[in-house]
Parts: sequence; structure tokens; C-alpha cells
Amino acid sequence: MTNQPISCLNYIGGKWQASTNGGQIESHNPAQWKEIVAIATSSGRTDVDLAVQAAREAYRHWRLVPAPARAEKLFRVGELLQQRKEELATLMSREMGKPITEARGDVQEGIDCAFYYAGEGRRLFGQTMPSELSNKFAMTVRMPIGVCALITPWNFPVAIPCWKSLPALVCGNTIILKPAKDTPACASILFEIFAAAGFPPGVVNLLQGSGEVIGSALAEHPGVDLLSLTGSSATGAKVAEICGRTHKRLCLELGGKNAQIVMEDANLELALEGALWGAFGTTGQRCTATSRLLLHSDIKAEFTARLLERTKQLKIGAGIEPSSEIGPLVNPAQLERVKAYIDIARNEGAQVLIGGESINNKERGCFFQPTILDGVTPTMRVAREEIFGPVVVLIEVTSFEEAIEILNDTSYGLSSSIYTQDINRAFQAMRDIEAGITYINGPTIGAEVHLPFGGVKQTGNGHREAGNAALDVFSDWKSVYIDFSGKLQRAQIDNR
Ligand code: UN1
Repeated sequence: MTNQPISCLNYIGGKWQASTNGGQIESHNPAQWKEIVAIATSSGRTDVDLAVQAAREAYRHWRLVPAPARAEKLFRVGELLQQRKEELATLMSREMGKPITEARGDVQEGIDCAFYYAGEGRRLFGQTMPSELSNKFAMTVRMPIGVCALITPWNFPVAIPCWKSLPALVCGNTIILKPAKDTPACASILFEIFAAAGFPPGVVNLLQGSGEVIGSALAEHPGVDLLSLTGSSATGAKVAEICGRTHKRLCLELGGKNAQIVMEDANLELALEGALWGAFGTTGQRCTATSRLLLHSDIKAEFTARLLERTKQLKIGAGIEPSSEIGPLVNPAQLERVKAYIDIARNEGAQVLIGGESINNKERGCFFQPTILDGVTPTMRVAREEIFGPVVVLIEVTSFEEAIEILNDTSYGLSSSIYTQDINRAFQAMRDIEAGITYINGPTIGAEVHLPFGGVKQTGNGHREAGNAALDVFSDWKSVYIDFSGKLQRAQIDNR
């Protein structure tokens, strides 16, 4: 394969264009760092102004396009994503490292979103309700919000941009996407698809570059009405502070410290499969990744032995190789971060049962061994902080109650899981676990697009993405009263 770097431009007002300052950022193949996958233009504040201007202008007519007609463009996005699925998945594997089967899943999540929200174009239901007065009609309708700035991470370079963009668009908003600087090429292809789907100029805009500059410029900009961010808790806090000052709608999807409980009555083989997939899938680089295994004392020894055996057999390699089960971490900084956590774990007294080392190869790939830490107590940093790598900690529990207590003892609350055959415990867990997502007898990863996605506590700010819930982020309710009595009727007064 000849791998010429892909040139990635901004897409503003229906035109591909370089940033006004001429800056550039490279994206690399994390499996062989010397390979440059793309060279992206690096935007500054002037480009943010241009994108906001284009999006504001386009909003004036896009909000008036009937929702079923808006939805037809989304449907076309779904079809084009299907046509280019393999090409996008291959590029994604090269650009951020995930195994090709997972990359196909990422694109599929985008396709699912496109068709789901295309269907919404003929729903976007409001409600009618009776008025307390005679000859008066009452109903609710959804209104778009305006210009939405969407800041997305590198770990799901197609799925997350789709699950933010598409509900925003079907509701009648215009968008500015700021993709992660590690995955500009995936975003560029997605925008080729948006362009081909026929959105009018300015409805969809793409700003490539670094989040530090563009993120705060978008949060500060008076022409942006809503900001939706998936990223780290630190970035979330920074953006929230600016959006607070500028009175912007804000939807945050931040970190997780997700746990899987394995009770003594669990189907151990199933729990094992779940743990391996939840902890090491996408090299642990999912907000939903399993980073704590809470193991009942009766099964801990056997479960741990089997887990080690299976972890040893995992095939590590470039995502593009069909045999690879674990790809590299996304970049050298992430590799350093994960390494540092292993040192922290050792200093705190945890034992590395397997892994714990980066894998040095001559291609300078960012590979790190799948790692299992034992002897971990709930107060250790590795049991509390999001690592975002293939590292899982084992914590022993002696009862269901203790398991739930430890699972909930975290500042995050995204995903969670329990393996048990006991229906009563399953239902108690469903009720008592503090998280936005709970799986019974399934791993912590694998959310589907038609259900709400998001978390409690510091994982977010009370919003949910995906499913019907995303419509509540990207639209405002209006209550409408129609009085056909021909006279003034005073609520709470004239009917008493
Ligand atoms: C994320 O890691 O931010 O549930 C998203 C899952 C995927 C989405 C993860 N469908 O693991």
C-alpha cells in the first residue's frame, strides 16, 4: 500500500479550505509511529469566527427545512457510510490503532445513528394535553437551539462525531465539528460523506486542529449556542467554566472508572469472556472500559488463574492485521501515561500479575502489554483514576453488598456490570448501582445507539447522548397555547 499522507482541510460554508494561519498538525500510525497518516490544517480563532459565521447564516434557513427533508440527508449519510465502511475502517485502524473488526464496529455505530435519526425526522414527537380552560388547545413542540459546537475524541473517530452531529442536524441545528487532533483523516472522510449527502452550505462545518485553541474559542464565542464535548474530566471542567460564564448549553460526557462484579454463582466462563473484552477491547481506551474487577472471594483464585491464562494468549499487533486482538495505544503521550500508572500502582503496593511493560519494537509502535494488577485496595489511585489503557485492577469482595458499595465508591458513574445467576441480586444491582449504564451478564462496553448513553456524578452534567435522549440535548421545548374562545381567559382565575 502506498501511504501518502492524507491532506485534511477545514470544511466551512460548503468549501474545503486551509486554516488562515497556515499551521499544520500530523497524525501518525500508532502501530508504527514513523508513518504519517495525515497532515491536517491547524485552525485558529479566525477560522472559528469563519465557521461560526457560516453556521449562523445557514441556521436561518436550515431550521425551516421540514424535518423529514432534513432526515433524507441523514439517510443518505447512512448509505454513504455503508458504501465506504471498509475504507473508513481501514483508515481508522491506521490512524488510531484499533483492530479492524472494532473499527468496522465503530463505523457501524455511525451507520446505526444515521438511520435511527433519519427515522426521527418523521417523529420528533411533541405532546398535546388538555387545557384547564374551555376552547383552548395546548401542546409542546421541539425547537432547534442554533449553532452547536461538537468536540469529539479519537477513540471512536466516526461513531462519536455521528452520534453528536446527526441528532443535532435532524433537530434543525447547524454544527461545527472539532475532531481530535489524532484522527483528522477519519473526520475528513466523514465530511466528504456529509458534503456528498447534500447538506446546504454552512449546515455542517469542520474545524481541524488542536483542542486547546479551538475548544476555548468555541466555548467563548457568542455565536455558539451549545457545546457538546466528549473528553477528559480536566477538559470538561475547563470548558464548563467558560460555558458557565457565556451562558451556553453544555453537554459533557467525561471519564469513567467502570467495574464488573463477578459473584460466586456467576457463569465463570461467561464472566471471563466479558472481563477480557471489557478491559482490553480497544486497548482499554473506551470511557466504558472495565478498569475494576470486583471478584467474590469464593471464585477469585480460580477466576484470576483463568484470566491470566487467557490474557497471556491475547494477540497484540497492528490493528490492520486481522489476527490482532489488541492494538497499540493512540500515541506516545498515552503510552507514557499508562506506564506512569504502573509505577504509581507499584509504589502503592499493588502487584503486577501480568503485563506492565511497553513493547518496544523497531517501528516505535505505542504498544503496551495487557496488564492485571492485584492486591489493590479501593483507596489506591489505580482503583480511583481513569487510566485509559489495557490495565485492570482486581479487588476482592466478600458479599454482594460490599461489591455494590465498592462499585459505587468512585467519583464517576458511566458503565457497570454484574455477573450472577441470581435474579434477585440482578434486580437489586439494577436498582442500586450508581451509573448511567448497567449490564447484567454482559461486559461494561457495547452500548447500542438507540438507548441513552451517559453517566452520573462526574461522568457528565446530567445529559444523555444517543437514543431519544439526544433530542433533549439538541432541542428546546416550546409550550404552545391556542385560545379559540374569542375572549380573554385567565388561567387559575376564570375557571375557579
Ligand atoms: C466511549 O468510549 O466514549 O459502549 C464510547 C461502548 C461504545 C461506545 C463507547 N458503543 O463501549
